[in-house]
Parts: sequence; structure tokens; C-alpha cells
Amino acid sequence: MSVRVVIGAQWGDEGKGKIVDLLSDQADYVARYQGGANAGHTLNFDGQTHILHLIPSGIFHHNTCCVISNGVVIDPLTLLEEIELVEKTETSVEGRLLISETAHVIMPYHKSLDKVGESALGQQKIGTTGRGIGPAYMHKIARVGIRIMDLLDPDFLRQKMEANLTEVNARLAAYNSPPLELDPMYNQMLDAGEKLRPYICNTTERIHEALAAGRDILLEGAQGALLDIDHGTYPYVTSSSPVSGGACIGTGIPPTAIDNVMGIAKAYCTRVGNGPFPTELKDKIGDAIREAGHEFGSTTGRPRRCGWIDLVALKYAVKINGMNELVITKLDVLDKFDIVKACTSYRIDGSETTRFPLRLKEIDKVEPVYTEFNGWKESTREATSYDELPQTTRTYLEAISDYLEVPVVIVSTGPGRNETIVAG
Ligand code: 2SA
Ligand code: MG
Repeated sequence: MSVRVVIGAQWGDEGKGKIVDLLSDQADYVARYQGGANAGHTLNFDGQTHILHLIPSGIFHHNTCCVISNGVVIDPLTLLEEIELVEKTETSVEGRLLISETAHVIMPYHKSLDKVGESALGQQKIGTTGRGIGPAYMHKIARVGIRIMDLLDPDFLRQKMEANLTEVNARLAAYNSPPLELDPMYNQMLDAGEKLRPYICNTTERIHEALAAGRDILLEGAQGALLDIDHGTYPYVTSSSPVSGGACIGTGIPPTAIDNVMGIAKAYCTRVGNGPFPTELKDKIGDAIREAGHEFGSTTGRPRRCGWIDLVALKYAVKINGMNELVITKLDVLDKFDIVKACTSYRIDGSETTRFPLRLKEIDKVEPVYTEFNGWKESTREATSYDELPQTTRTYLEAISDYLEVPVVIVSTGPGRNETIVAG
């Protein structure tokens, strides 16, 4: 039996979906533990692309039970659409999709608040996905949130929604935004709750039964460590805890039950939304990476900012997550570059450091110091084993692993399930 947390080690979009899909073959349970429909986990197989926002990436393995645990914020309407999409692929979710009764609900008014909040920030906006994530967690922490179990309790739901809407409408008025009506929203939520009823349960109990039975469990993070509400580049972060510790809070699994923490990182780096990004390339090389890597948001379609791999930031991610396994994805995207760079230290106010600063004012001053590697200039997509990779590619991967002091256990050289090298 093993319990493994799979986390994004950068700013999200590291390819967690593909890796979780691969590992799900061996997993009995796959659980999402934070975030919501802001995530976009892309899976490619049988010539088709599937993008999942809420359902765990293990859903296409028919023997795997998928759990949306307590730490996730659930938009019931998006979830119902996603269930429908998955079932169209002849994948039944019946009996194998569990939704936590204590997960919080994203209401339509959370999305409205997300949008007006962002426009009020103007130039300083976070660049959220507009999915209502921040406002939903805000209500959760303020102890006025509505939970999945409340969707099954009509009187209580109405009472809670009415109280929340009074407060929300006052805030919308302050932004010159029209008020929202209770009745249509209430009926929509009541209806969604009924449709979701068969999946709703006490997932903490179910996960503990699985633990006691010695099952293999994968905990699937969304976004990335540097977007963590506590440990990321605040305020340019998401409103949850994508770090490995978030997996315990978001599922009810105790820290002592976790065996492995697998961090996923791209062979380069991207960020979508605003905020610091020391190795960002606002030049032709950045554009070339975006084009080769198809770097556009899978939820919003926004172009992602691109740059070289940042080992200073990754080393910080290794520490705060306790990563003991590293996966490098999208290696093939670098196949055509003459030179490949890795940032190995930061210069701040003239002095060099390998420490990741937490103050925005300090991060903004970072000048990345690079180590250069010869490009391999050949396709890595055909490689089926580590030894088949060009020597120059292996030099690059080994430098990353040595710097981070974490073994590379999987290398992904393309979007397909078969374009994967697992260390032997
Ligand atoms: P939010 O919506 O409140 O979570 O936004 C806050 C910040 O978190 C970032 N964020 C993401 N970054 C990368 N990928 C994400 N998922 C989608 C994808 C994003 C998309 O897979 O491509 O389609 O645009 C994701 N979700 C949230 C966000 O950009 C803000 O910086
Ligand atoms: Mg993504």
C-alpha cells in the first residue's frame, strides 16, 4: 500500500493531469484536495484530449475510485457538466465518484464577486480564472459558507443563501454592479444538489476505510506550490493550499500516512496570471517556448508567460513540500533550442543568493543567474528509456536532479501516455 501526494512544483500547469492519469493505473483511489474549477488538467489518450477541472484525473481508469474531498470548492453546475462529458466517453462514474459532504459550494455570486473584485484592482489585478475561487474560500474561512450537504436541506439552504446574498448584493452595489436574485439561483442549486445526491458522502470516512484496507491512494494537487496561499508569491496566489501539507487538511489523511511526495515540474517554467516570475522571457525565446509548448490556459485560454527553469524557486518548493520524487515534463518542448538555461541563483541588489525571497519587493528585484547547457537539437519524443535520451539531455536532467537533491523518477516527452520514460 502507498499514499502519494502529487503536487505542482512551479506555478501550475506542470502536467499533473497526465502524470496522475498514468499513475492511476496502479491506484485504488485518486482524490483532489484543494482548489476548484480553476484547475485544468489535460489528458491525452486514444487520439483524444480531455480537460478535467474538478473530477480527479484517475476517472478514465475504470477500477479507480475518484474523490472530490473536503478541501475542494465545488461549482455544482460545472461538476454536473463534467460528469456528463466523462460519461459521453463511455466511462461510468457511478459508484466511483465520491463528493465530500463538507466541501464548500461555489455559488454564482462568488463568480460575480471574483469579477468585480478583479476589475476594482485595475492594474494590480491578480489575474484570476474568474471561477469564484477566492470569494468561496473567503466565505468558508469567515464561517458563512454553504457546504455540499446544505444543498440537500432546502430550508437551511434558502436561509443561508438569503443571508449571504444580502451581504453580497451590498458589496456588488458598492462596485455599481446590479443585485442578484435569490429565487432562480436557489432553484438551480436545489436541483443540482438532487442530481449530485448519489455521489455525496462522508469522504473522510471512506478514505480512512481505504487506508485501513491498505489501498493505494493518490492525492492530486491542483495549481502549484508557488501559488500557495501561505507559501506562494502572495497576493499573486490562489486561495488554497496546493502544497503537500494541503493534502492532509483537504482530505483528512494524517501527515504520518503519507509515504511519498512527487513534485511535477516542466523542463522550463510558465505562469498564467500576474505576479513575480524571475526567469520570465519577454522575447523571441519566450514566444518560441509558448508556441512549442502550446502554452495557453486550459481553463481560460489565456497565453501563459514562459521562461527558463528556475532551480532556486524549485529548491524552495522541494523544501516546503518534502518532495522525494521529481517528474520533469514537456522535455520535448526544448528539443530545438541551441542553448538551454537553468537559473541557479538570484542576484538581488548586487549580491548573489540561492534563497527564494518571500517579499514581493525583493522578488521584483531578482536578476536570475543562469547556468547554460548545450541544446540537444534532436527529438526526444521517440526515446523509450532514459539511456536513449541524448547525452546533452541527460546532462541537463542530471544537473536539475543534483541541484535539487531529488531523483528524477519520470520524464515526459510528449502529451501521450506512451511518451513517458519511467526511471528503471
Ligand atoms: P484563482 O482563479 O483565484 O485561483 O486565480 C489566482 C491565481 O492562481 C492562478 N491559477 C492558475 N495558474 C495556472 N493554471 C491554472 N489552471 C488553468 C490551467 C488556468 C487557466 O490549467 O491553465 O486556464 O487560465 C490556475 N488556476 C488558478 C491564476 O492564474 C492566478 O494567478
Ligand atoms: Mg492546468
